[in-house]
Amino acid sequence: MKTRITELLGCQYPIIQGGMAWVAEHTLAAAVSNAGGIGLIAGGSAPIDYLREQIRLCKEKTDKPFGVNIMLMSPNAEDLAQLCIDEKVAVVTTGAGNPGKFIPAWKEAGIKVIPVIPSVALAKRMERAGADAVVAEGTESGGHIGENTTMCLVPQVVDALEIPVIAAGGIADGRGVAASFMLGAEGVQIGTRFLASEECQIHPTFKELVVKAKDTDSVVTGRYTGHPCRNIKTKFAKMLANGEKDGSLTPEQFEEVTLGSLRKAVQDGNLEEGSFLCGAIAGMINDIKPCEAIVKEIMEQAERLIKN
Ligand code: TUI
Repeated sequence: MKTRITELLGCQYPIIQGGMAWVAEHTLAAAVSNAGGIGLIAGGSAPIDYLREQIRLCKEKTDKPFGVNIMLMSPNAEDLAQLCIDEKVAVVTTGAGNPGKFIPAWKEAGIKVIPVIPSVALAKRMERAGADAVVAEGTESGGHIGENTTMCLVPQVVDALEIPVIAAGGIADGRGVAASFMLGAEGVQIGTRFLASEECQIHPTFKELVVKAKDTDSVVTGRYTGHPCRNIKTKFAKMLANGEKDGSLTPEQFEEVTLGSLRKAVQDGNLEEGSFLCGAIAGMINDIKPCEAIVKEIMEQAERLIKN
């Protein structure tokens, strides 16, 4: 399946892995790239020396192109933007902000720039700023989200831009890929499906939550802080959602109790204090497999559906 995205990024399949903070380290990124997609290392708010090491380890594990995701709310975003140039990373995706000020230097360095955007307005700004493509991310996604759905956002972004669009949010099998292509996307970003991969290094409790999740096991918390996040509905997430609804948790208290909660979920599998960020499609995911098998199965199904 050749599209402007496979051409732009030099990969076999138009699949980009989500830049999941705390989750996406070099083992996962290399496995997705080796499977024919584009793997990503998440910058999150990790120290620069750690990220330099992750990029170098990924280069040892794959000779295929891979990328780095920069979370723009992170205090180290500026340093990571420069690290991507120094390490000659092939692709940068960005989230949680406007990367406009970094784009000229990345383009100068030959990096392919793909901002993740939740609205048409921001997509247009990114095209004008020189982005090579955008990820149009629907509210079905895990983690920090916008309000519009994948089904509504993707075709509107496709209509508004000349550059290729990658669909994200709620895509975990070949039906989601085929549907995205029908909406005009030329690639997909997949996060949640890769949480339940063998190469993903998250705590086993996290993988078990993904595999056991039902369609109703997803909840959005933190709308009142300005940073809404989609999580698996654990006891902790329900406490946050209730606290937000009935006013028993102020936004400041919310920020306090969620500080460090991504790490507690990913590394410790801590059900009492961890935020297990995850997309709304988790209910459809029932097994843990190698990334190569995941990518192959998704693409075979998508190609079959599109041919028919
Ligand atoms: O960034 C994500 N997903 C994320 S980041 C993350 S780590 C985090 N931790 C605590 C609080 C917030 C984040 C977990 N998941 N997805 C891409 C995405 N970007 N979703 C929404 C946006 C976005 C929002 C506003 C992009 C740009 C934007 O621009 C506002 C502006 O500056 O105009």
